[in-house]
Amino acid sequence: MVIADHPITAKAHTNIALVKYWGKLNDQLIIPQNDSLSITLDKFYTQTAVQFLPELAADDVIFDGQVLSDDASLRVRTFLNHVRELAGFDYHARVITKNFVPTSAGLASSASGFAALAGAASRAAGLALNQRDLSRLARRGSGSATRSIFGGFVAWQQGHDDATSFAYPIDERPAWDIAVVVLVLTVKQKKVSSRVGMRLAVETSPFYSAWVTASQADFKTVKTAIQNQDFEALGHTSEQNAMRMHALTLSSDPNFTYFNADSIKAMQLVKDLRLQGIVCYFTMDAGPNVKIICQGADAKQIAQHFQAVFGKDQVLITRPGAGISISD
Ligand code: 2P0
Repeated sequence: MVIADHPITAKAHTNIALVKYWGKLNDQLIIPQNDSLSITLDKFYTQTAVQFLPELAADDVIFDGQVLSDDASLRVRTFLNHVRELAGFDYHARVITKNFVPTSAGLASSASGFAALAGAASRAAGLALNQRDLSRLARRGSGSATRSIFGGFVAWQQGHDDATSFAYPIDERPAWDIAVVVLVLTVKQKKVSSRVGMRLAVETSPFYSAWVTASQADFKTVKTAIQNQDFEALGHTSEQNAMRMHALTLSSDPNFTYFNADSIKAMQLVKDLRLQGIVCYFTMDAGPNVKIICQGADAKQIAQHFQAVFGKDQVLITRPGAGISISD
């Protein structure tokens, strides 16, 4: 194991869950309560360079050109401590990270961020991890990062401990033409972080155990739909699963929601399009932006429809993206 003598750069794309992760069994190891399944997206990614240097007195984290305060960099530094523990040395690191999003979309995510950090930091530390172990390492930074190691359709197997909770590819380069139309309805920071929101659900929603049961069934349905290239089954179940997750926020104590008025309007418009025969489905994560899952051939028409309502720059067409890449 040799510590790299130059910065190592990794690039990882974000992902959108079709079957969501919403709750942990183990907060420290980030073991989820259910299996989840996502599409890695081509347009949104993080690029991160890491070098461990004996002369540094502390970790130095630069995010989109700004030096992060100690508070803001805490999760990154905690993650680097884990990498140092695995590698068996105590040098600090210089981390330079940049998010690439087509507009200021507010879709920069901890998924691409911690996947890229896992890739760059592990190789910079001289750890030669395979993809599975890289996804286990990314999981320690953020649950959704587990899945961003791989491209295309990806599953995160819940597992029961650090060794058994990891992602694996279902279809890295899907042969069917699928697209996700992203509606950027706000770029504001969310009020309830995913971490806090999912903990509230586990601890207070009376529907939590029903969510776990339903999600495990949704996981099997969507996985089979991918194998059969059955778009309607994939879309329908993904939409249902998203609303089941959001029902957990509404039934938490205190209750809250990630929807805003435009989210509800957008979801209604998706249903109207379906009534007109355009097969498309919506999903939402821990924020008001709506993502529309559709077949590639319909993506442009759907995007134009939403651009007329929400504005040209608020609508982006994305396709399945690649897994992580790491420089030598
Ligand atoms: C998902 N989300 O499966 C779900 C759906 C958002 C909604 O994973 O606490 O930032 O760092 O593990 O990964 C967002 O949660 O949470 C998330 P932590 P994370 O994509």
